[in-house]
Amino acid sequence: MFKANAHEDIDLRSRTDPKKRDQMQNNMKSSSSLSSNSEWNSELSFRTLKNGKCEIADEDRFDCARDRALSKAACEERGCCYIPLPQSRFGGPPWCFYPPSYPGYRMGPLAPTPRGQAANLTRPVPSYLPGDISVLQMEVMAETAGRLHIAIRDPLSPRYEVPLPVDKPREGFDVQNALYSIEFQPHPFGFIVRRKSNGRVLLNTTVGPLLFADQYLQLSTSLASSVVSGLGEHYTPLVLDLNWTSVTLWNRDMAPHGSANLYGSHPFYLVQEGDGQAYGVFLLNSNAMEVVLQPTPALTWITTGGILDLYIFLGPDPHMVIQQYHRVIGYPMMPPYWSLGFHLCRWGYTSTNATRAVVQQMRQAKFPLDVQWNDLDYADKRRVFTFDPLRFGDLPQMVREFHQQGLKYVLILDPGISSTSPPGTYKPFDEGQRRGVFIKNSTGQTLIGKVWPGPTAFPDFTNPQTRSWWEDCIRDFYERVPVDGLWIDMNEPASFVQGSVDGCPDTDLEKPPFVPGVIGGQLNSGTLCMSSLQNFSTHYNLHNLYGLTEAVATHSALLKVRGTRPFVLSRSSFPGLGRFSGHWTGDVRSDWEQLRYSIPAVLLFGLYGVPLVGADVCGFGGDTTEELCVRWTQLGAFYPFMRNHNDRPNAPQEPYVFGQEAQAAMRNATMLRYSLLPFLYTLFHYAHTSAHTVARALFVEFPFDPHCQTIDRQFLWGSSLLISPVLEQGTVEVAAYLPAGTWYSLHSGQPYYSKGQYLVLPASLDTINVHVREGHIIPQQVPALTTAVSRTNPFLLTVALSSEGWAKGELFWDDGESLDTFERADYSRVIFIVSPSKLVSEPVILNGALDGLVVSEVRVFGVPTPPTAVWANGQKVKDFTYHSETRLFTVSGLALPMTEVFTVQWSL
Ligand code: MIG
Repeated sequence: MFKANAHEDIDLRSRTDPKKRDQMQNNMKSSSSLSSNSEWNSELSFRTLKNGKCEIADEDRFDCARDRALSKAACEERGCCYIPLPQSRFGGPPWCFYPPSYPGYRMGPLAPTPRGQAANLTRPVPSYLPGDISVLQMEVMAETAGRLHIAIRDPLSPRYEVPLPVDKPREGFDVQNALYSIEFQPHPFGFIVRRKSNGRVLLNTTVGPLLFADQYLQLSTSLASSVVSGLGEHYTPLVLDLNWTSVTLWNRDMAPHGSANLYGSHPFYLVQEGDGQAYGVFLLNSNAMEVVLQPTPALTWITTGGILDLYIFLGPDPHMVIQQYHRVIGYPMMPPYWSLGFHLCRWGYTSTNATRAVVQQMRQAKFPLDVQWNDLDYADKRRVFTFDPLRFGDLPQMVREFHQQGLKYVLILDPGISSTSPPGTYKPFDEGQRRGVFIKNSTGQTLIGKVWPGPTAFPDFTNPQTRSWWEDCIRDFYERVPVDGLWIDMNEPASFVQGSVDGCPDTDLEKPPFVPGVIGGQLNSGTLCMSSLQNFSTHYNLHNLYGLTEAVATHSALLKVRGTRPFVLSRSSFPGLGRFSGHWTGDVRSDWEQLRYSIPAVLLFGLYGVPLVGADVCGFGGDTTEELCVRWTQLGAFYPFMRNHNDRPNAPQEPYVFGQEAQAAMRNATMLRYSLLPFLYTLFHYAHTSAHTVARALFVEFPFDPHCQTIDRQFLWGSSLLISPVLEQGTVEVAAYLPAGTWYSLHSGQPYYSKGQYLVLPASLDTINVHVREGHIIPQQVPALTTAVSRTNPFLLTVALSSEGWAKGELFWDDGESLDTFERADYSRVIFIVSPSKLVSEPVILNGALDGLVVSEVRVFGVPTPPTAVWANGQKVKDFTYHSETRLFTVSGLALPMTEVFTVQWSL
C-alpha cells in the first residue's frame, strides 16, 4: 500500500508518460535496494538474511529511537531493526527503525457515539515508553463533506485538551457526500484516509506505530506528495524540505534564523497533490512538539502531552482547504481601516519630543504616516501601564496632538508585571496580587521571572479574574493615554532567566523523557517553569497558548474601553490568533536574505488565519543600507501590515533619512499602497467573511499550474494583483513568473501575454513590478498622507480587460472602525462590471460612509483601438486620452457619485 502511494506520487508530480514513469519507479526501487545492499557493511547482509523484515527502502524507515540515541542492542531490544548507513548519525535515514507491522494497539469494534463512531484501542504489552497508556479510545467524526475529525484519548483518565473554541459541525450533513473514505487496519492499529473521487491516499498511519504515553505521543503518516507547506513558525521557504529534517513547535523569543523554533506554533500543514487538488491536516495540540519530515514522503508528529486531535480537510482545492481550516479555528477579524496605512516605530524614540520630531519630519518630507508608535522607551522604569514622568511626562498631550493631525498612536505592552516596586506605588502588581491573577509556581506562590523592568510576575490569561484585571489596567491607562491599539510583545512568554528567579523543581514536567529540538535545549529555556500553575492547567500544557490568550484579553479590553474595532499586534501566536490580532515576524535582520524570506513568512501566516501580517520594513536588527531599505519599502508596501521598525543601536531608517532618490522611491511605493487601500480593505472583508487569503501564494490562485507550486518570491493580493519585488542587491531587473493569460503593468497599462512563463522585467530602483490580471477591476483612491484624508478622496477605477473585453471588480466600504459593520449590515458594497466598451457601477448595498464620494478617473487597460467618443451617464465627456503603444485608455475629470448607478461608455 505504501509503495502504491509512492508510485502515485511520482505519477502526479512528474507528468511524464507512463513508460518513463515505470522506469522511474523501477529506478527508485533499485537505487534504494542498491544502497541498502552496499558492500561496506557485512553486518547488514547478515541482518537482512537473518531477518528479511528489515529490508526496506531507506526513505521508508521510521525512526524507532526518536526519544533518545540507542545502541544496536538497545534498539533490538525494542524489537526494531538496526542497520547503520554511511551517512552521519545526524541527518539522513535513521539507523534504528521500526520493522513493518511493529506491534502496537489492537482496535476493537466501532460503535456509534453522539458525534460519530468510536472504538477502543488496546495493547497487550506496553510500549518502550515510560507512562505508556495501553487503553485508548478513538473517535471518528465525519463533520462536513470536506472535514474529517479523528480524536484519540485516554478514556479512563481524562487528559489535558486545548481549550480552543472550535467550530461545531452543522447538522444534516449526508455522509454520502463526504469527499473522504476511511479504512482501518485493526492490528497493529492504523488508519488510511483516501480522497474518494480518485482513491488517493492522503493519510496512512500504518507506516509507523501509534505510540501514546503520558509525555510522548507519536503518529506517523504518509503524505500524498512532497509539496508540503505549514508547521510554522520557522524561517523557511513556502514549501518545506522533507529531506530528513524536523521542525519544532514551541513558542520562543528568538530572532528568525535557521531551523529554530520561533514565536508561534501552528500544527497545520497543507499538501498540494500535484493535480490541482490539495488537503490539509491540523493537529489540535498545544504541547511542545516535533514534526519529523522524510522524503518517503511522510511525516511523524511527536508531541509531549495532551491528546491526538486531528482534523483533515479535503479541499479539494487549496483555497477550500484554507477555508475549511479557518472554519475550525475562526475567521480573521476585520481590521480598522487606519491599520492598513503606514506605521512607524523604533526602539529608541526616547522622549515625546523625539517622537514628535519624527512625525514632523515625516510630514515635512511628505511621506504617508497613519500610525506613530513608541517602544519600551515610554514606560517609567520599563513598567507597563506607566509613563516616564520626565521624558514622556506630556504623553497624553502628545497623543491628543497626533489625533488632531489625523494620526493614530500605538504603544508596546509586555505581559511581565514588575514585582519589586514598593507596595502601594504600582497598582497593576498590587491589585494583581490581591486578585490572584498571576501564574503560580508549583508550590502556589507567584512565579517571578525577569524581563525588562527586572523581576516580574506573569498574568495568567486563562483565568477570568486576570482578564477583568487586565481590562481595568488598560482602562486606567487609556483614561490618561488614549491609545488606538496595543502591541503585545514578549508574550511567548519570554523571560531572561530560565524558569524563574528561583529555578524550577526537578520534575518530569521540566525535564520530560523526550525534549523536542528546542532552542536552549530545555522547555523552560527563556521562559517560565513548566510546572508553574495556571487556572486551566500547567504551563507545560499551556505555554504555546500564552500569546493567544493575551491577545484575546487585550482585544476584549480594547473593545470595551474604546468601543471601536480593536487593533492588537502580537508576536506570539497559535491557531485562532487572527480572530483577535495581527502579527509581525519579530526581530528580522536588515539583510537581503531576511527580506526574501519575509514573503513566505507572510504567505504562511495567511494560511494560519492571520492575514494582517508583515515583517519590520528595512529590518529590525543591524544597520540597513539605503538600497535594501528602498527595496524593503517597496515590498513592504504590499505586506498586508506595513510598519518600519528598528532596534536601538542601529542606524536610523525612517524614510526621510535617505538621499532624495531613495526617498522618492519610498514615497512612490507608499503612495501606491495608499492608492490601493480600498482594494486591500475589500480583500480583508473577504478574509473576515469568507476566509479568503489577502496576500496570496500563487499556488492558491493557480492550483493547476505546476510552476506555481513553490513560488515564494512573488505573491498576489487577492486574485488579481501580482507583486514581483526585487530581492537581491544591485539588481535592476526581476524574473517574474506570469501565469497564463494577459497581465497589465499597474503603472503603465503595458500588457504582457503569457503562456505561463518567466519574463525578465526591468526594475530600476524606483520601481516595484505590479501587474493586474485580465478581467479584473481594482478600486483605488487618490492617495494622501493619512487614511483619514485618503478615505475622503476621489476614487479611481483601474480596469484590466480580458481578451473579450470584460472585467469585474467590487468595493466593500464602511466607516472603517465601527464594530461588526458587516454583521449589522452597516456598510456599502459596489459592484463594477465592464462589458465591451461599457463600465457600469452598481451599489448593491448602500448604508452610509460613501456619501459625497465620487469616481474621478477610469483607466482601462487593453483597449484595442482608440475610442472616438466617451459618455458618462449618457453625457459626452471631453477629457480622455489613449496611448496606442500601451493600449491604455484614460477618462479623467469625472465626478460620478459612488452612491448612484453610473455608466461610462466609449465607442471604438
Ligand atoms: O527584548 O521592546 O520583537 O520589536 O522592539 C526585546 C523592545 C524586546 C522585541 C521585539 C521588538 C521590540 C523589542 N522587543
